Amino acid sequence: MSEESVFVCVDHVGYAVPNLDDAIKLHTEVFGWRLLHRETNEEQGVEEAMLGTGEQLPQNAQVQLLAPLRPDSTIGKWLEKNGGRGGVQQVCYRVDDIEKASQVLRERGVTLLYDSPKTGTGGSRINFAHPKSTGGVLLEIVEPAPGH
Ligand code: V0V
Repeated sequence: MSEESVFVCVDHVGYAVPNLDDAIKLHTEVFGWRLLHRETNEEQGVEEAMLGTGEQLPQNAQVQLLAPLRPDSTIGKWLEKNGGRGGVQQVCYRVDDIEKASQVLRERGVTLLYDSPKTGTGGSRINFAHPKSTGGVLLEIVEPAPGH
């Protein structure tokens, strides 16, 4: 894998939000985004929504809204640290092959949080790079589910 080809594109930007319905309303009614998908991910402790633009071509980045299922979840703790206010919690880069991309990133000194990928939105496979190894940004990598 060449240095240029670890990531395919920016897949989505993730916002931590205190209330999912309010955040969806803001993004659809004020910003004009379109709700594409909504699901609960128990393992990650989130209720989440994915939003896109009109046509939403595969290469167009999405917006992900992440509300906590529990106060002691990752998003719950993030919100608490930020005075209960929402904000950008993560940026997610898409990869074709998450095992290969993880190996390359580890070889280059990036700290991935999970030994093997976990399940993300829409049946995707995900992992995260710790902000301490990425210049301060929580970086998610995602391999979309086949057909997505
Ligand atoms: C913490 N830090 C961050 C950060 N969270 N920096 C940038 N962006 C963030 N989101 C910094 C924080 O300022 C501290 O820096 C240091 O990391 C430790 O912070 P902490 O508050 O003690 O936080 P931890 O260590 O408890 O948790 C941080 C990690 C956690 C990254 C380990 O957020 C995590 O496990 N994230 C991965 C899972 C996740 O985010 N799930 C929700 C989305 P100083 O003060 O030490 O300098 S689920 C999702 O995206 C899905 C399902 C999907 O996309 O499909």
